[in-house]
Amino acid sequence: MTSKRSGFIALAYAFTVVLAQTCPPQIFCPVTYSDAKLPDPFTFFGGSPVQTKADWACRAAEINALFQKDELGAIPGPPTTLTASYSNKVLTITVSNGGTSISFAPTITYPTTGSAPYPAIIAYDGGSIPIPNTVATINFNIDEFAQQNDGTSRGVGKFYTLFGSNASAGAMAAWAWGVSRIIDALQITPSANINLSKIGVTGCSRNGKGAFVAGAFDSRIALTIPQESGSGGAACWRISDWQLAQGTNVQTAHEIVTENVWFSTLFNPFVNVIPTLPFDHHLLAGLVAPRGLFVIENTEYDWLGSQSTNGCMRAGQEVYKALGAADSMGFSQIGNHPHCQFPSSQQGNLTNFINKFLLGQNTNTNIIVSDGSFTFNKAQWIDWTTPTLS
Ligand code: MCU
Repeated sequence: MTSKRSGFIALAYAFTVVLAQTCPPQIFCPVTYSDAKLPDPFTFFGGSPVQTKADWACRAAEINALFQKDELGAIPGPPTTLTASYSNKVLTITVSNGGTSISFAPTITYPTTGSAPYPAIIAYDGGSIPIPNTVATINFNIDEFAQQNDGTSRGVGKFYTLFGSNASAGAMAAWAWGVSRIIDALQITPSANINLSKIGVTGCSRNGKGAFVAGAFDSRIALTIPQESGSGGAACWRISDWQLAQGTNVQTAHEIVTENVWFSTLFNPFVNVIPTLPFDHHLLAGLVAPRGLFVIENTEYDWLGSQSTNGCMRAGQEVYKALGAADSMGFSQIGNHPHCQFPSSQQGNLTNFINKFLLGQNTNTNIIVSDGSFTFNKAQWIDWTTPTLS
């Protein structure tokens, strides 16, 4: 079955326009920002306070724009046309931008229990968490969409066929755009039998960074599960730089941009002067709020910045607290296992998140677990208070 995309995209735009009209204008220059601590989620770039949930929606739109402008590159809007067809567990999606079009075809593995339409997890390169047999897995081959071999991968992949090899989007922004198109396609393809209000996204390591970004940038995602994303994902650049200064072999912004093309080249001017970056990755979690977010880390490897992810995600959870949804975000940080091998000791916690956000059950997701002895020195990193947003 093939069908044209419906009016929902136009609707989404209409909402964005309404939001834009009621938000203060986004004025980001002159760029004189400097803050050695984690930037205040609850103060607009221009200095006014965030006091209500409606204010937060505007502040989130501002943070979204800042991430694109200074780190990830531009995530384009919906394509000019999108068609999709489902056949034999393959969802074939064709998108075009102007005169150019590309197709990609995620495969879907369906559960053998539960009932249709099924909840589903979009898994970057298949993912590395145990997905229960009540939830479908949508396998997103991210590398063909935006390559990530090394620095030579910049501008390579189907995303760049569509938007040009000079598009500002780094690989993570490109993948996030792809995830949104998968969801668009599911919306117009009922025969794929996926429950549109029960969609998750996951990936591990570099793909965990990417999954985190996708969850932050598409509010149709009900549950985001970044696994061992470390630097560039759940870690904060500021805390990682500090860890390095303390002698820990942790990945920093300065290093990461030399390794691969996950970020836009727009990030390069910031990597040696991180205090001038008007956000940090606690606000990536903030963009997911109040939707489900279960951040899985691994204390086994210094490189992942365990202290940084621990502090960063605690700071990010303040946004959830402000929105009255503290337990929609969990954090589990356990070591003693190889990279990207999900520890069985965390199975119950993962199950609780999946059951609540993808299966609609009432489970305990008040989960903050670490086997590391990290004390988050709040005074060192946070000089703002968390409001209760009305
Ligand atoms: C944790 O993610 C990355 C890390 O950022 C890289 O420095 C390292 O090379 O690879 C990790 C990864 O993706 O491992 C599969």
